Amino acid sequence: MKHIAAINDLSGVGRCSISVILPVLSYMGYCVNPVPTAILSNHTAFPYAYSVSLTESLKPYLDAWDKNGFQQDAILIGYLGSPEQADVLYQFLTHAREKNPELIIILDPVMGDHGRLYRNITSRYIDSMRKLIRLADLCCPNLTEAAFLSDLDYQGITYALTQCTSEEGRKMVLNAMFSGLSCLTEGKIVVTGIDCGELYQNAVWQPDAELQILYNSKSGAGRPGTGDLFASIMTGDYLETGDLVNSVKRAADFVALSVKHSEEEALAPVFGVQFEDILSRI
Ligand code: PXL
Repeated sequence: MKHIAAINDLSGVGRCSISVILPVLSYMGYCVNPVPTAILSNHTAFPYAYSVSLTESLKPYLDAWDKNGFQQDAILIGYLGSPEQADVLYQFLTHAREKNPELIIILDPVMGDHGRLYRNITSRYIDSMRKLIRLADLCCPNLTEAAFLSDLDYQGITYALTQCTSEEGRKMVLNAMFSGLSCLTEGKIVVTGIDCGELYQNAVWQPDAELQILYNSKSGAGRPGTGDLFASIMTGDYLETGDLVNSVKRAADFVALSVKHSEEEALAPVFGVQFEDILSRI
């Protein structure tokens, strides 16, 4: 059984981060080893949140893993408790890769959505993600995160995409962003949740391959935690098959299904996506 370290926060209410990654990747047949970066009463889209950042304990936590000789097949990184955590993680990832050259590092640079940064996310935090992305074999920012990472204007890209009348045009706009992102990483890049009217697009960029765009029809309003759900399924499938385009398709299809299911169950969007009772449909 493959081991995946999930470096992310634990939010008590709202279905995101470790509370999504752990059940999904366990269901997919992996042993998930969580590394909590922060503990929150609930995610930050609720009006109030109590949050404890675990910056002080991150290094001793990971040192103990090292002393015990624990080895991972993959490491999935998401929300950090502070920008300083990126320095500790950079060392940990570098060392983990030396010990296991086959290690796959996936970064979901959780920072914002719909053109806005989440509460507590600063320009230092964005820089810390720019640092970690260098080590990633695969990263999956949403359009907002991709724009902040590549220092492009989100509204400008969104406007340009809506003005395109052909896929070729959309690819030209997206390629401008991917060329910025590819200066930050040599890994593969998936930009998720690109809103284009009736459809969502996911764009898959792989070195030496043509940009691929996958389409999903919109099944309901955006919800917190969908990025974590997407990243988990993409990671699980990619580790199993190595076929990134198909992994993205599988992840996007299940996110769309979970959003639809949540609407049918009349779950308020802030509580995230209800996926627990439909896991068998991944
Ligand atoms: O799923 C994104 C996410 C992760 N972690 C925390 C969040 C959010 C989005 O709101 O607040 C703490």
